[in-house]
Amino acid sequence: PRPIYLRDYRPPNFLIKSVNLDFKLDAAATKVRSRLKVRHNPKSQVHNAPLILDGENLKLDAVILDGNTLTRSQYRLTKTSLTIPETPIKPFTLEIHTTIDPSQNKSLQGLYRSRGVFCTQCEAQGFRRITYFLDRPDVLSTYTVRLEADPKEAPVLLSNGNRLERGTSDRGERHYAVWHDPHPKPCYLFALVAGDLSSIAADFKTASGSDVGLTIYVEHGKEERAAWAMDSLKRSMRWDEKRFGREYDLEVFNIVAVSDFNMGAMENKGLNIFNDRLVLASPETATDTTFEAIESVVAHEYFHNWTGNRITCRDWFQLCLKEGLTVYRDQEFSADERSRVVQRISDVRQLKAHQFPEDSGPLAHPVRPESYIEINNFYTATVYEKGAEIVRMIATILGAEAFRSGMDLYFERHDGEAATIEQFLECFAEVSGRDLSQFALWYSQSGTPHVECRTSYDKRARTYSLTLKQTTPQTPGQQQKNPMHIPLRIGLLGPDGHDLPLTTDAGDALQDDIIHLRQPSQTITFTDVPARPIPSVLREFSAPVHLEVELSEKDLAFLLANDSDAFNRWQAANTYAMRTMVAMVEALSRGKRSSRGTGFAKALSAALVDDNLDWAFRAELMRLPSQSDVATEIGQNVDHTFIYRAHRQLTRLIARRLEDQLAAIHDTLKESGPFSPDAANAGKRAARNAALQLLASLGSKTAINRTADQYFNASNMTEAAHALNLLAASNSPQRRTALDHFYQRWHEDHVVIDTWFVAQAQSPRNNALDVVRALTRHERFDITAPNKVRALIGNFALMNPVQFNRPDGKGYEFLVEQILAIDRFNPQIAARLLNAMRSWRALEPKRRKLARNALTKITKHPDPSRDVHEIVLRILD
Ligand code: B3K
Ligand code: ZN
Repeated sequence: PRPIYLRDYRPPNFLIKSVNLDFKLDAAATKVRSRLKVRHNPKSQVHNAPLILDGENLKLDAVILDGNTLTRSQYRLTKTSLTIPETPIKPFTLEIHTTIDPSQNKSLQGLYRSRGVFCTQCEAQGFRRITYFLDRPDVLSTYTVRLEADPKEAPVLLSNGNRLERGTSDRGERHYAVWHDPHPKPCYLFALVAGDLSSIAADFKTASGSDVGLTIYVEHGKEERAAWAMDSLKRSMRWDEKRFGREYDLEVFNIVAVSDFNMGAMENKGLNIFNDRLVLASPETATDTTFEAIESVVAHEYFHNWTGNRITCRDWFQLCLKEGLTVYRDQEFSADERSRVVQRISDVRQLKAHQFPEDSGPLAHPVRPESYIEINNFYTATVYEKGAEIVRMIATILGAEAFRSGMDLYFERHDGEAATIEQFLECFAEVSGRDLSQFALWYSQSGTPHVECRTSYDKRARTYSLTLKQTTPQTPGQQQKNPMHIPLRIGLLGPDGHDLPLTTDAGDALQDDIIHLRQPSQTITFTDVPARPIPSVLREFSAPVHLEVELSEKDLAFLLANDSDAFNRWQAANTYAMRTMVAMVEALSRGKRSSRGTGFAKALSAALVDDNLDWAFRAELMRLPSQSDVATEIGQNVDHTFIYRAHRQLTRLIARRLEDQLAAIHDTLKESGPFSPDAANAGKRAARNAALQLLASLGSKTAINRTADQYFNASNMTEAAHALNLLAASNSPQRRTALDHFYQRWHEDHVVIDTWFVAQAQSPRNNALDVVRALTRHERFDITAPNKVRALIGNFALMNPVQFNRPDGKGYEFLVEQILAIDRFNPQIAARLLNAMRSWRALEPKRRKLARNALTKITKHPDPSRDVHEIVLRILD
């Protein structure tokens, strides 16, 4: 397979004004008739071009041009295309009949069946598995869709837009529905659903007074579990009106929950399809983390209606135009609905846990890539999360008001179009009068910039200066890097812990509290500084960079106690814990034991009694950097055994020192009253769980009993699942009892039982691999169901670093074996799993060699998918 390049973009030679689709749904042989109104594109640069349509896994039954059936000699067919060399000069009608087999489709792209429900996934290139089409995002058409099915098998028939009619045919043997979507859209936003589903409904009145019918479709018996998703949807719709002036634009908005889905959810126009794990929630079945995830994904998909659907992408290289922007919007929504700082902490944690390692390894790529072999491999943390950080930086640089004007202009100017990053940036440049050309590098230059900050204080002159240096490390395909425009929000803390006024003659380089770092090196001097301040740099994490500031442990404790920027209070704690752990790893690797840790424990203890801090924030302080975070921080010669031990050492030290305090937190925050998923209550549960996690590390009888007590007396899944994880990681007798108990209670619930797989996959016990391997043969496991694969195999590879990275390499072998098995039917999921190997070069030599051997096995495989082939190629390069 050959790479596709951004620089090769050409407008389409043909346009398709309208699409009429007719589906006769049948499990093994669905008939699809497509009628297209086609015309030559006046903007095309090619004259007399043949019409080349994309198609895969289709059985072609007929091609009819302006009413005439074409003979075999009038078109050409390959495995991936249908070419019609001669087409009329005037607009023409093309009818194409195909047959497809949804029951055999385990790739979960195109039309497939999930637990008996017909559903579709067309982004990025699934529509070509339904019919021959110009499967590219810059071809926008209006759709009219007729679905016909067996009414017993599929009483519910849905597609995009509004429903025009429905009825029965064949004397009641069949029934049908016709849907029409008046908004032109690319085919990746097409969707249909047909099945036996139950639903809940609600009404929404838009700001300008239109009524919208909202419906969420779920499995029978699960209706109550959809209430939170509905609540989240209404709040998202209101928020987008208030915050961005965006209203909904159809008579109905439908969400369908399906069990087998390659990702979280999909924003099809008016018909969002969701992984059921991100719709279904009740206090008994879902944790607060799931409640939060549902809220944010419902919002994300809804927000795509404007950022993605009304304005879509010109080509797939512009993916971040819709994804980065929509992630930014959903992050802002969650920040407004919950605690802004806690939201920021969790977004930054996520970024550092996934995007930073991606950006520093062999899979590093620009937020707007320049080439790809398989586009589905580019739905990455970089495109999504770093993409969102770029939008956030635009908002930081411009300020809230100008940012909103820029967004308004973008919506106004590009509504109904397939746009580019340049067009997006131009809107902000125009409204603000700023030159964003250097800033645009964030889209094209990969790698995480390093910013080094040195300070000096001149007591006599009462000046304080910050010298900032930026460098961006080399990444694949990019040896030379240019200096970026980095907005650094800063503050200076005086000895009393308050912010000092920022007076300087730095001119443009400092605006309010933001330093605009544009040069490789820049010095900013502050005047009238009465005493040596403590710098608080990168407040709110204003740019996605690695920051190095000289701060002593005392400084970190001071920032943790005093910084007016709550994010940096957390950051100080996190840096402090990270430093301590890295020192512990270093000591262990020299056969020693570090005596550090008490300083951090003391600072943490002091923060935990600060009642001005809400519990969700205090929970974040108690959550130490993960083992993977430490591995990323160390960056080379990584030995996961030492990291695991250092992590445990610090956890235990804190637990021992703070035992009474943590026990008191765990006792006093005990759930009372009915469950509420709101931020304040979730925060208490989070703090309680974080305290328990520290305590459980002691492994003492008291600690285990406390954990078991939480598990067996839990009144909600947030308490139960957390305690189950801790017990599953322990060597206590309660381990088996709890796991068996959970299984008995939930084995019939295909969503909830994943929690049981996760608990075992993440357990750091030495037999973890054997357990995981055995579970792949468990009757509740199904290798064709992505949620099961992620719960068991994905969690083992990503969330159990010490057992996955076993010194004997068996973890890598297992993963590769599973990847090759999955690749035969679901390339997307197989390629996704390979991500777990992206940091293999950072391993110590022995593991590195074993990892390479395992990866090489894939290259020897006779017929890997394009998806897996591309990732292995890049990973080993
Ligand atoms: N746009 C989809 C992701 C599609 C992934 C295709 N491999 C969901 C989202 O980002 O909202
Ligand atoms: Zn998205």
